[in-house]
Amino acid sequence: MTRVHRKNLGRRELLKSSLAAAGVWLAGFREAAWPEPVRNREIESFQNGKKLGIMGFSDEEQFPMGKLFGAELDARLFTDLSDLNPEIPHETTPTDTFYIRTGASQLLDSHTPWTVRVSGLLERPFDLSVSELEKATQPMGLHLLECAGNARRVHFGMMSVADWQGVPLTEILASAKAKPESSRVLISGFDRYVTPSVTSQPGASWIFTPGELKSAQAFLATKMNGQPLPRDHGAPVRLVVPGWYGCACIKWVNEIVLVDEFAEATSQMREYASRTMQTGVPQLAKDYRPAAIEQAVMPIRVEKWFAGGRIKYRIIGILWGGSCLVKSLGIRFNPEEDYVPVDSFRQAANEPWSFWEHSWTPKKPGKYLIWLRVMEPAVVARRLEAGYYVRSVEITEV
Ligand SMILES: Nc1nc2c(c(=O)[nH]1)N[C@H]1C(S)=C(S)[C@@H](COP(=O)(O)O)O[C@H]1N2
Ligand SMILES: [Mo]
Repeated sequence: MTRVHRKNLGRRELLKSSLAAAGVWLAGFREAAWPEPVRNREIESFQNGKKLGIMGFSDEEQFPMGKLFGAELDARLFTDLSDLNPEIPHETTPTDTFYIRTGASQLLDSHTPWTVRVSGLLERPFDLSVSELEKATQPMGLHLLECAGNARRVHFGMMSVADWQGVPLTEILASAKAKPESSRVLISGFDRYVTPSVTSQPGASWIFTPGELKSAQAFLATKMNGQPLPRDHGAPVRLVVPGWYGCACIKWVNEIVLVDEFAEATSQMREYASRTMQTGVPQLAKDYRPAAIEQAVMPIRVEKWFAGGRIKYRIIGILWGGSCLVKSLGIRFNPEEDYVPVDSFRQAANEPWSFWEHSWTPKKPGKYLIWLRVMEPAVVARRLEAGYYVRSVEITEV
């Protein structure tokens, strides 16, 4: 669409015609710049104030954050998001505290050279060696991963951002001569373990259309934050599908199979059907919607300040997910108060994440639930609206 054409369209028409050209539209919006944050007076008052401390969120368990515990399928490491710095908009998570959901299997053989077998509905199956992948590796940028099972209980610590390197799936698929009946791509990883899990099923694979892989700019990662992938993050090669939940980002990738329209959904797709907001648990892969992260917003820290001659609270939060830029956010301190616009936020792109902050002077002590909302009704944010990311704080001094 030309610029002149776009100018003549009303908002609704623009949305409609844009959705028709969804791929192009999403790609464009990801890069669109947004104005500098509106710095309001309330926020500026903190500059001459004194920080008195950090308020913990209530009703969240005590977990050792940033430390690995458990093994294999039950291994976990939760990232501490409470110390992110809004002054560093492109902050990444250090590799050693990047969240882990499933650790490397004790059955993984690190002695024989790793290959990714490309087979199924194509003219000639072939093997991709790790050294071939390494040679084709290129910078892929900053991308966020979030586990679809991320939860308040673990301080929403199953979410992190890394600077990735790898090979675009489109390049790999271009070297496969697909048969006409091939319509989807099954990507699988090694997923057998010594210890039976108490919480998860083994078996990790997901089925995508080539179009989904292309528009998400999915890649096989060989490096994160400039270093070779660590074992627990899928070494030597893992899938990253920017904007999709972590369950689709298969680790220890060993197989790519071209399949047809009637391919059955994998056990991983079924296990995650409700967490990726499918309708029921569809039998066939073609009946699954993209496991995309919808627009989400949450507070990560509540600071207590003495500023402008009184006690006030500074709420810092992040927004992530979604596919178009949000213009205004609302915040509500429940049950006492109504939604008001968030004082300041900056969102230059949906990925990897952005920051917002808000100044709050509660009228009386008590326990408050902090709700966030996207003010534009057109933005789909079902998890957010369902209260999934609501956190609570106990105020003792006002
Ligand atoms: N082979 C394999 N890949 C996997 C999984 C798994 O259990 N086995 N877990 C998935 C899930 S549910 C998530 S959230 C991400 C987590 O990636 P990370 O541990 O590197 O953060 O890996 C995905 N890839
Ligand atoms: Mo996950």
